[in-house]
Amino acid sequence: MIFDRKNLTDTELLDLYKKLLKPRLIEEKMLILLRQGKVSKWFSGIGQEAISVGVTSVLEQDEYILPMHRNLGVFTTREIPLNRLFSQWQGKANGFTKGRDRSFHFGTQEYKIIGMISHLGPQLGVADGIALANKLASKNKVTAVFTGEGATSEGDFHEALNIASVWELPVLFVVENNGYGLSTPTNEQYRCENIADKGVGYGMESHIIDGNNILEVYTKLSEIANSVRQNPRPILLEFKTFRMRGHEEASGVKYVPKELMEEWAKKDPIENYKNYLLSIGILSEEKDDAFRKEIKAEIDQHYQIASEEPVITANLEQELKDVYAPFHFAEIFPTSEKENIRFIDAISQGLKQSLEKHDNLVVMGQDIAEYGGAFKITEGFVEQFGKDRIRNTPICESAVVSTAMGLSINGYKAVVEMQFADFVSTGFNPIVNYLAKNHYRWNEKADVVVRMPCGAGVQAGPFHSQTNEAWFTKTPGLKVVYPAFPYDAKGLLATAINDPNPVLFFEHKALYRSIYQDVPKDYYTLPFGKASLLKEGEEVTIITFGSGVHWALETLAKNENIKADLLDLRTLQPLDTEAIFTSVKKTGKVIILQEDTLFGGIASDISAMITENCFEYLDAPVKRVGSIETPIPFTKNLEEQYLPKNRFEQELLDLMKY
Ligand SMILES: Cc1ncc(C[n+]2csc(CCOP(=O)(O)OP(=O)(O)O)c2C)c(N)n1
Repeated sequence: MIFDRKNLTDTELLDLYKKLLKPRLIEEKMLILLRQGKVSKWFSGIGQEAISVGVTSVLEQDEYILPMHRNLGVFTTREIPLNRLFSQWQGKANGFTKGRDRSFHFGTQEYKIIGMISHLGPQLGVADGIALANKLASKNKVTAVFTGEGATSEGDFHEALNIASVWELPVLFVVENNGYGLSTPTNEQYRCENIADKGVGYGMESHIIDGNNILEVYTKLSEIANSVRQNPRPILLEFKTFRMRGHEEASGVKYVPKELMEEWAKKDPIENYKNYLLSIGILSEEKDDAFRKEIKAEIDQHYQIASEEPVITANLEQELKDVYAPFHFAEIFPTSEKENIRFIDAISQGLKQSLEKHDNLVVMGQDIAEYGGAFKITEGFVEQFGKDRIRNTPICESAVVSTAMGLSINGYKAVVEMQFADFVSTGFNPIVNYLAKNHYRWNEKADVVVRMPCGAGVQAGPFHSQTNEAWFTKTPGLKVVYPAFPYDAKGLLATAINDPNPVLFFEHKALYRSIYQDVPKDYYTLPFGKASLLKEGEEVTIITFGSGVHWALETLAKNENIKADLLDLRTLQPLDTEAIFTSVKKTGKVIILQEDTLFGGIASDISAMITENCFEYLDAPVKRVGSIETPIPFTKNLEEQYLPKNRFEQELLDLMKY
């Protein structure tokens, strides 16, 4: 291995050596603890330290870095106190996740480290968002994100690199090519010679770097990082290295040919660098011993501190509270006159007024800029707010949601428009795994609203008609809003954007141009978790939301003799259980109408809650009405049979007779 010190001073050379030693010595301790059963799982980065240490060393303290599971050297080089790392690995309160997520699965704004989620790929898009925020704020900062060569096969890798390239984001994509993804060798993972070769496909500069040579990593990265700070752009960096231990400690390396292990053992980054430093007389064996002793003493002392901390106690209230970031709703009342507008105009107005109110709000989606969006909600926005804030995206829902997450981490608010709610399936992973779980995991908000043009009745077939709220009401950490009227849509959208939690905002397409209402012209907010009682009666409670509200209103208009409470839920998470129970206790009969297929929908849960809480008050079984259990057909007759609209009246009349 050839070392070229360029103009690095002796002190700098030794400093890098000590930085390399630290993660190695911690790992050696972890391996002992593992054998003693004191650590559960460990992903070794032995042999790969030069990459973590080298990359982190060239970044400024306030530049974000997004490491993976083998990057202990990132955490030690950023000088996180070791006792806090040990506490994290032991699941103690003084770690970073209150015992809620293990190993390196955490972030810390204090150290500007944003850890991975298990799904690997999403963090690449998060890095895009962080870098975009820096770029929008005219900060000349780079963001570095790590991934393994295995995870480069994920769609997220492609999507994130593509976005970074199209938007010229200052991101260093650090690929640690260590030969294996669990047991899968590179020739079963990809077919080009080098991962760096893929750069060309993204229109992106790329480099191959010897990942075991700390001086090569450090000097090349210093140059690249400086150049990116001056001229913001993404760079793909492939570091050639090798995984010297099992994927995780328990799994071993039986599948790796012995010769390969021997060949790479000779390239150990620490041994080689040490020999180089000895050869140029900067290091001596005595000095090396002293360094090691000092680091080992620090490790032992800090391990002791963590070990003496109590195990975490389960506190139900705290667990439930931390799922959502605190949000103090400020009700802003409209003061202006009203105008009669459509549902779609109310959403457009609400979004526009939020963009005026929040300078840090960025809207992203396909065709939303000059074209104005598939439904024209953002028509004219580019002229008023500019291309930086009204961003057309490539077709890549997953990385766009992850980018929104990164914007939130770095001080921005994001609204993502799904072109159709159906397409959220390709952005599902970051929503339910990243956004939803972030605050619970490490106390970091996900200030993102995902707008969901949804629903049937427009003869658009299985992929442009779904109302898929149940995919999200199931997941703790998300809020789900589903207005039925222009007034509610405008006020609730304003609240969704103010709320620092991830909100799925459902907008029924069939209501867009058919429902009018008098709506205040200026900005106002409406609270989440408050159903609206649209009609009052003593005989029956009708619970519904979205277009179901309008079907129920039509049915009641036809049957004026029925005395019903009609509850429009408006938000599904939080759910206004109080309004539900109060009404059911009054009427004794309840019918729940949802547009989605019945099984596993929110109607089922509401039904269960009513049975559990209002059983003594019921004069009839709780009735649910929903769509039939098929995908949504497109022709009119089939769609009408599918939807519950025409069945609802009969079901209601049957219930009245019970
Ligand atoms: C989406 C997803 N699929 C599968 C896994 C299981 N898994 C975890 S790490 C890993 C291998 C990753 O390989 P690579 O990206 O090369 O990183 P390395 O472990 O080699 O550092 C696999 C298959 C996962 N965590 N997430």
